[in-house]
Amino acid sequence: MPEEAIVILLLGATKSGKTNFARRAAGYSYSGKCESMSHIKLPTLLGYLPVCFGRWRRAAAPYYHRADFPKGTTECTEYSVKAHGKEFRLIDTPGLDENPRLNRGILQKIVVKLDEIRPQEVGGVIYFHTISTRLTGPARSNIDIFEKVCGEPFLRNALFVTTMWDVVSAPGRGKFLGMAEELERKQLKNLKASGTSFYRFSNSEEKAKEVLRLYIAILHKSKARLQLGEEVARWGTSPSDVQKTEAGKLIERQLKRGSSACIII
Ligand SMILES: Nc1nc2c(ncn2[C@@H]2O[C@H](COP(=O)(O)OP(=O)(O)O)[C@@H](O)[C@H]2O)c(=O)[nH]1
Ligand SMILES: [Mg+2]
Repeated sequence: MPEEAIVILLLGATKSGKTNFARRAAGYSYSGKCESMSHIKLPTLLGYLPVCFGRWRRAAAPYYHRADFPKGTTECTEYSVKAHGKEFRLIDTPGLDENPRLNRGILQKIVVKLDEIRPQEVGGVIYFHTISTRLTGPARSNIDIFEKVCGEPFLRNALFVTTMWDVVSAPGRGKFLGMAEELERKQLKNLKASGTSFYRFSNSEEKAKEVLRLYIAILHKSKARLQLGEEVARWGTSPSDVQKTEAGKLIERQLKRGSSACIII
């Protein structure tokens, strides 16, 4: 029997780099050139024949993801990647927002996706964070949601990836290195204590694949299950089921806090 693919859920705020990472791992290029053909499949009489369209790419766009960068992720989207002798299914998700009301809808979409992939389970979660973003209220709230999606035992299967290291220039690098240190040692020390690994991503296919290699090692360490996945299997996917999940309950609390703050103002 073929080995099951490793499913990895990509979470994080909007513009933190989830889609970019998935597309790097899958070998997409932003120059319009096709760096890897494995993900491009055109139906033919001979089955699925991988082809690189070159200048006819645009005309054939309905058959594959276009190389131009997408405008924003509104639905959970899967990327299939082969690396280190394993198959990975990366599930890109719509970005978590400053507005808990929108996060309610995003959580719903993630839950439906988790139900759709069953009986396969999520093996790992990667949380993305732009290194220049300070951990203020909304950024912190989104990390709290990520922790509830995982559940404490599964945090050992999680990876916290900071992005944009390729554009951090030499003069400013010290400041960002300091911010990364502070994240790992102070602000997110609870995550670290729970076993979450940290990684600084410098935006290349090679580095994206390095992250996947890290995952193979992480998965050998822990057999924990994703908390949200367990909750979906137990209860279902209706909006009231989602509100019962730990992540759903947190979003409702964040909503209440938000609306009471408005009353005070
Ligand atoms: N240079 C650089 N650009 C990045 C990186 N991560 C994301 N971006 C860019 O930032 C923008 C938002 O990234 P995207 O992956 O769409 O964020 P998402 O909303 O989390 O999916 C896009 O224009 C990406 O090309 C990175 O590590 N380095
Ligand atoms: Mg996206």
